[in-house]
Amino acid sequence: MAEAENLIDLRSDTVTLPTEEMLEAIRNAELGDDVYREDPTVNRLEEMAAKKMGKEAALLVPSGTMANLVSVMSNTNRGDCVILEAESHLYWYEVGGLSVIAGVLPWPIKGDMGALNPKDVEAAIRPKNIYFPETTLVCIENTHNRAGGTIITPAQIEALNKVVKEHGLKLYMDGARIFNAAVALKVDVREFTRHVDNLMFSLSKGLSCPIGSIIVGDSKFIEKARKVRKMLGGGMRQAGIIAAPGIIALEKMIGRLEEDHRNARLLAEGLAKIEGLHVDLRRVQTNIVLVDVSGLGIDAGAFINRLREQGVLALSHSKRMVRMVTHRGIEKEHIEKALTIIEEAVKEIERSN
Ligand code: TLP
Repeated sequence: MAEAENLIDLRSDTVTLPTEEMLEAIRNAELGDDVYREDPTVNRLEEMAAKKMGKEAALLVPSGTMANLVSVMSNTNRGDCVILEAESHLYWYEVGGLSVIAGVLPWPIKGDMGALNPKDVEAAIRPKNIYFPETTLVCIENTHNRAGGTIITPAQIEALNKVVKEHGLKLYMDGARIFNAAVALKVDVREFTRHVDNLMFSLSKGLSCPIGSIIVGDSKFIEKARKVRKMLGGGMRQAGIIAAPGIIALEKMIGRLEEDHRNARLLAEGLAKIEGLHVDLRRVQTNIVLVDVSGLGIDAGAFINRLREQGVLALSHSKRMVRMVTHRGIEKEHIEKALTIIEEAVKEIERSN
């Protein structure tokens, strides 16, 4: 939660603070220079992560944004074409690093609730000829942030990978919140990872770590990624202080994501009952809730400002949509209080219309 005790911070699961146990683990972590591969705590976390994801190797990086950039650069050559979902984080929120730094041509395709249709992907893979850049990579996002935390199911990934492989391309997954997907469907996370060549996941979101994401894939890919990470300035020294809470996250923090999903459902159903607000409940599959406020005659920014005055923090998704995210530190009572505050704010807006 944010500093002020009485704020209900639903902006993101990135605001979660480390647990006492994590802080203790940081204090006691065995450290070394990770650029020399001598940090035992980092080595342990990377081994654990690779095993958990069913891949050969793993690499700790400072952020999800760097994980995506390093992964794209390690999967492509400059000038390649990369197919991705039009609402994906990679395309929207990563400062254009794909073009500026990786030097690839992003080829966005609109998905359905975040999921790419294999037929659309196939149609976008252009033949090799003098006019076209070579398409080498397809990226998916799971859960899909801007679609509302929607899950791309193992069957959907498998079907997409079939097409991707028929054309000799690679499939990468931005799995920042992949454990939310696994917990929601009650399946082993490897069900999602086995159909992609490589992926990343975040430690610093619902898993509550202060910093860090992990890239996983085959050894050759991770070796390349390690070098690209270094080039981008992401080679860290005593990174065990980041890895120590990461180990706790993998051991103890995954199961509790279910609580966040329950709270998101409670929030979504409560919001859906408030006249003037619209929630597409089909999209509420994990810990993200999108609320359409256009029925109130004000835009998302104005609505968010009103809520902030009453102690509820949310983020703008678009002109008409507000995003709310549940996470550790947000309990059922906070959701109930937030709903009361939001209902009151809506009534006030309608009175002043
Ligand atoms: N998402 C953040 C914001 O940047 C929008 C959030 O609050 O949701 N992939 C996905 C799917 C993400 O949601 C995010 C962060 C990232 C990558 C980037 O991770 P970080 O913030 O660690 O660079």
